Amino acid sequence: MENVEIARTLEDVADLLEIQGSNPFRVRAYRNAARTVEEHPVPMRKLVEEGADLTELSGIGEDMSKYIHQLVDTGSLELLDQLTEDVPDSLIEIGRLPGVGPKKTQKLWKELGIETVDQLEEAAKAGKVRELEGFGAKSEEKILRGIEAYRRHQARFKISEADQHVLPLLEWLREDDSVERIEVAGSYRRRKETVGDIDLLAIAEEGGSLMKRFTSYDRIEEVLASGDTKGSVRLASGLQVDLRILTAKSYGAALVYFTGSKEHNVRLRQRAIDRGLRISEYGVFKVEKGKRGKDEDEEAKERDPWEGELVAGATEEGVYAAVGLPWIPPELREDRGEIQAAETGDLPELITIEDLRGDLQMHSTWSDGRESIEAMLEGCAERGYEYFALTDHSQSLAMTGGMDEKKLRRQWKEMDEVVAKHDEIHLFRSMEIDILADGTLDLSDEMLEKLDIVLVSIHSRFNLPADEQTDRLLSALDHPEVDILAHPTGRLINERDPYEFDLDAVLERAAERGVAVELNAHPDRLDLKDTHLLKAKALGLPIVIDTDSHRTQDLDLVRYGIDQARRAWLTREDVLNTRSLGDLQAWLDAPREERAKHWRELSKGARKKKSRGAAAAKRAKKKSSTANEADAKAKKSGGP
Ligand code: DGT
Ligand code: CA
Ligand code: CA
Ligand code: ZN
Repeated sequence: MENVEIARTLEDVADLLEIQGSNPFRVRAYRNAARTVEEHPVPMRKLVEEGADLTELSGIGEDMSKYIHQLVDTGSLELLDQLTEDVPDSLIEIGRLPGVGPKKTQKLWKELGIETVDQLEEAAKAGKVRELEGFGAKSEEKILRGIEAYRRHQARFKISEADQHVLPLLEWLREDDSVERIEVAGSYRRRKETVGDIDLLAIAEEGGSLMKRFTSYDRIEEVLASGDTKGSVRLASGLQVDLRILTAKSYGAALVYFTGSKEHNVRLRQRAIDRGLRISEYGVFKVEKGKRGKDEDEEAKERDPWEGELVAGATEEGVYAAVGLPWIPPELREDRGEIQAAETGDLPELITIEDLRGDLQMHSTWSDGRESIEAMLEGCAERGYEYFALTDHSQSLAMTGGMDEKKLRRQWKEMDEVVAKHDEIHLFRSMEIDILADGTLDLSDEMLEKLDIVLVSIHSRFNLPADEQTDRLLSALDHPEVDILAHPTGRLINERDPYEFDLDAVLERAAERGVAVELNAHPDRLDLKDTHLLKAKALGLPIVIDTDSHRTQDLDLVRYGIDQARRAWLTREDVLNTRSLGDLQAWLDAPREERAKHWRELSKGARKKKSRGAAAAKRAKKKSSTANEADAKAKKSGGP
């Protein structure tokens, strides 16, 4: 069992206990343990294997440790089985619907006998839910909308969840001696924020041996298909995984085909047709005159897939080169102009994790974080950052231990003490300040002025009418001290839709005011998302990629932000926290009305620096690269 699954099981227990009306402390203990497990960087099964003492983990006592052992050893939990004898486990789903929760679930169950989402929908549509005490017509409406959203989301996995399932499977498959190569294609390779299923492509000497290993993986719920070259399974988590075993000469073509997206493939195929070629998952073929002009999908079924002269297929580079293009990074393959850009040599030099110089949103024990200021500092320094910002919550978020003015001053004292001990990294005094419902900020102007960076965001009243929500955000942006707008749309992937507001108006105002916008890298948020970031980039807005960490290990989640940034064509120039400490400080110090101009000039500087760097990298690569199909093709076609 992977950590996500263990965590989910413990959450299930917590939900059932709460629906049953158990002691809140007991419920909380399971939730805390679930969180610890989910966020732990090492799989519990490894810890158990090594004989580690799980009670050393925060929130894990003797009982929890026993449960985790049981889950790792047997894949199930007796306690959960006992609970579901009294409380139907289908109620868990109901409790997780937006606008329901365990308390209401209990009522729906006890008073209306509702046990499934379908029954709840029926009852709500019949107007029975509104009759219950504590519900009403409005909450009935909300429940119906929640069900709709739930149905939309339930089929897809967050990319971080997919990672937890896929990486151990890959490790397992790679242990097979016959495997020459195995990669994940599909939306997973394009690093989409959610994936529908997983598409694996392998080259193996002994296809049969690999397929056998695949279908005997111990986390499988059901083998859906198992042939010589194609197999398909559903993991216990519900995630479907397809495996295709290929010959080396087709591997690149199959990677292109199964990486997609479908829309990208359609364009590529059209491009091939225009050149008298045919692209399929087997390769790129020369087509006899008179046979071209038809779209591949229609024809493919009837034809010998190997018909014609094979001109490329072993590598992706070769396939792209055959249609006169350089290799295109998977994150860009969404038919958003990448083929055009590739053709004219205008593909962006996408940002990488190494480009980041600091993290600008994280919490400590001063609000709802789990670790001290000093621990967070050391975590950032270990990751090679030049600077970081501590952004604990403001007072209106009481449940997070948000800080009022007095507490903030005390925090500054501790910051000073920590900074006095550490000169390896610069600390920015910051705070995540709540934007109140009327658009004012949850901290006095006097204190705002004293902060190095002012980061603002919305955490309440998500359901204001769109124009009020827009006004709320615009007023916050108008405040002269605001530097960064955090998680601007408020969505939680698969859980909560963005609040309704006019994003374009907000981005335009941010551009006017010289406010940066956040790409919150937490894989539950990824906010702004790719299409929004494209808009922000077009407006020339500085973008901050940060993690919203609540403990040091979260700092590594930044890679999901980088994935999303790359899907939005972002380069180092577009991102504020790729700048040196000096440049970032200068941007912060620039007068408001000059910030936009300042940013443009900074970006120009970054561009120059980058092109020098790129040239050097190219030289280095040329020296070390061996001649391969890609190089040969690229030379032949002249390259961009
Ligand atoms: P997902 O799994 O829903 O997150 O999205 P993908 O992109 O992984 O889609 P999937 O798993 O259905 O198929 C993997 C890739 O295979 C897809 O990105 C492109 C290619 N593909 C699948 N079906 C077709 C098709 O009917 N025509 C073409 N041209 N390509 C296809
Ligand atoms: Ca897929
Ligand atoms: Ca698939
Ligand atoms: Zn927040």
